[in-house]
Amino acid sequence: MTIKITRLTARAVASPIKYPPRPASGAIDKAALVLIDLETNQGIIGHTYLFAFSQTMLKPTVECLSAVAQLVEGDEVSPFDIDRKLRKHFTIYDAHGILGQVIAGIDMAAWDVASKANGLPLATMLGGKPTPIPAYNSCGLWTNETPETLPKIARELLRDGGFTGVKMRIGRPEFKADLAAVRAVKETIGDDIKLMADFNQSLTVNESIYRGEILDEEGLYWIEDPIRHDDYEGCAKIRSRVRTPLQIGENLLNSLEMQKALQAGAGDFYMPDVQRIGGVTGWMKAAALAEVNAVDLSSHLFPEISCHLLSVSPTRHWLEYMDWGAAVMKDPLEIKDGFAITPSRPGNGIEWNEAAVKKYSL
Ligand code: SMN
Ligand code: MG
Repeated sequence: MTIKITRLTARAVASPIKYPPRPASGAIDKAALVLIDLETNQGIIGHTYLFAFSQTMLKPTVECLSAVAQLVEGDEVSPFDIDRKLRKHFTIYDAHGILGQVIAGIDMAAWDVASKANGLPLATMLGGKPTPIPAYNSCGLWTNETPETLPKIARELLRDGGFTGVKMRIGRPEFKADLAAVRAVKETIGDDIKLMADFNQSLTVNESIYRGEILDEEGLYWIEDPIRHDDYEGCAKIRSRVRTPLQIGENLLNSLEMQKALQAGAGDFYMPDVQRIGGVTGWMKAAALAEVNAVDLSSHLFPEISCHLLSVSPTRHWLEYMDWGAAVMKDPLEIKDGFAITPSRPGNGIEWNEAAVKKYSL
C-alpha cells in the first residue's frame, strides 16, 4: 500500500543554549526551533526540525509549514516528487526565505518516513551506510568573549567527545581584538586541534584581505564567510590573496546557486545547510556538485541529519557539531573519539523527548 501524507504538525520550542551565540550580526539567546511531525496513513511519522533563527520567526515558520503542508496532503511520500511539485507550485514566487526552509523541512520529514518505511537508516536509504563523521565543536567561542574568557570555554568544548576541532567566531570591530582572541584559543588548544574561524559575513573584501593575510600566520584551518555570502567574485578575490582555505556555503539556497559560486571560484571548502540547500533532496545535488568540482563538503548546523548526509557525500569533510536540538531529542547525537556516530536505527534517528518538548514549547 502506498504511504500517503495525512497531516503535518509543527511545534515551536525555545530550548536553552549553554553558550548563547553572539555572531557579528547579533545575539541569539535561545534556540528557536520548529519541530515537524509528518503523519501518514500507515502510522509512520517523519520527524525533523527547522532552526527559525530568532524567536520572532517561530510563528511565521509554523504558519508557513501548515500552509505548504496543505498542498501535499494526501500525496504519496515520495520526497523527489513532493519537492518537484512544491518547487513547481512556487516557481514564479521563488522558494527563498522561510518558504524555502519549510519546503526543505517537509523534504527531510518525508525522507525520514521513507527510510522508516523501508526499515533503513537514512544513510542506507540514500545508498550508503551510517558512517562515523569527524566533528568539530561549534557550540561556543562567540565574539563577545575575550582572551580572558576564551581559554576556559575552549577547554570545556574539548572536554567531552574527543573533538579534534573547534570553531570560534571572529569579526570584532578592532582586528587587534580578533587576533588576540585567535591567539588565546590557539595557545589553549595547541597544534593538534584544528581551529576554524567564522567571520559571519562581517567584513568588506578589502578588510578580509587585510585580516586574512595576517591570520595566514596563525595556523587557522579555515576562514569562514568573511563577506556577504552571495558575493562570489569578492570571495574569489579574497582567495587569490589569502592562503588559509576559505569556507563558504551555509546560505546557499540550491544547487544552481552553488554552481555559480563554484564557477566563480568562491571557496575552497563548502558547508551547505540542509534546511537552506533544500533538505535531503537538495543536499544530494550539492554533494554531487562538490564531487565533480573537487571541493570538500562539510555541514552547517543540523548534525543529526547531516551525519547521514555526509555518510553519502563523496567529498565529505567535517560535521559542524551544534547541540541546539539536543535538549529535545530522545537520543541526542553521540560524539565519540571526535566522530559523530551516525545512528543505525531506521530513519534519520530523530525522536522527541516529549517531556523536554513540553518544557520548552511556546
Ligand atoms: C552560525 C550560523 C547560524 C547561527 C549560528 C551560527 C554560524 C556557523 O555561521 O557557521 O555556525
Ligand atoms: Mg558560519
